[in-house]
Amino acid sequence: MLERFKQTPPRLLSAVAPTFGHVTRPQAALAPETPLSQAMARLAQGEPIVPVIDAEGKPTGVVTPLALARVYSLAIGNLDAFAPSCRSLVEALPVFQARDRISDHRSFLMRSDSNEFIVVDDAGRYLGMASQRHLLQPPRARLILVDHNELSQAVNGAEEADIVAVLDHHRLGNPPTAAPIPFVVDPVGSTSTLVAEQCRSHNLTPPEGLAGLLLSGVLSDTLVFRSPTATERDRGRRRLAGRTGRGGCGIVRRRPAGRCAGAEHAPGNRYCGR
Ligand SMILES: [Mn+2]
Repeated sequence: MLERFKQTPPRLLSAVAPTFGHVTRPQAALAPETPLSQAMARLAQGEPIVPVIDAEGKPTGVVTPLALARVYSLAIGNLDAFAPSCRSLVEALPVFQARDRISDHRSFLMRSDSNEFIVVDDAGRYLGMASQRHLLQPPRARLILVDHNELSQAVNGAEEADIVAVLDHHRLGNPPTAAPIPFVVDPVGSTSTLVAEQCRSHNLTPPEGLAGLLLSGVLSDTLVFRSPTATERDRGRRRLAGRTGRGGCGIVRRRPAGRCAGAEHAPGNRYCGR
């Protein structure tokens, strides 16, 4: 149906829990052989810490403001003290993968002395830095539960997201929410009917492809309106057929015979062709 209505498949979101990647800020890193004076310049630009990476892009640690201040105080203003490379001052810092779930490491992050953490990709290459402040209050995903209302059926990590609305036609098993939300659970044959009705009530006209997909959803869920769960509200979605463009031509007839037996011959099958 996606092909038929020329729609690109939506991105599959397999998890919504906040990860280190969500709060990583890209911060340029220095090579170990870079002189300390450049690390100093970075601090002067307002960066809280200076990450150091090797030739393969893997982090070797950081140069901290404290370490640089010690060099300065020992040299008593002698700028040659900053000629040596960053390598001489690199300190280790905890490293996390971008895909690591923050909540799995929360207690470690709370106890850690460090305010900054290094974030790497799956291959261990440096991506950026994450600060404790952002890690302890990561941005939460905002979810609308569609065609289900239970967390056990929702995307992975939904318990760490904000549920902002529910649009469904199943029995209730919904979780409590922190604030009141739009909650539409009606016994109709297809959730596509509810989505189409929402469009109408907000004076939105679905574009051709989307109208075609919604109509396909209604037809499939209601076995072309013959399912005992089909309601007049589902049948009312026939009107979508006028907006589905070329993709909607013969939408029922094109289905393999047997999968919706008899549908082609159903009387009053006006929605199935143009
Ligand atoms: Mn459904």
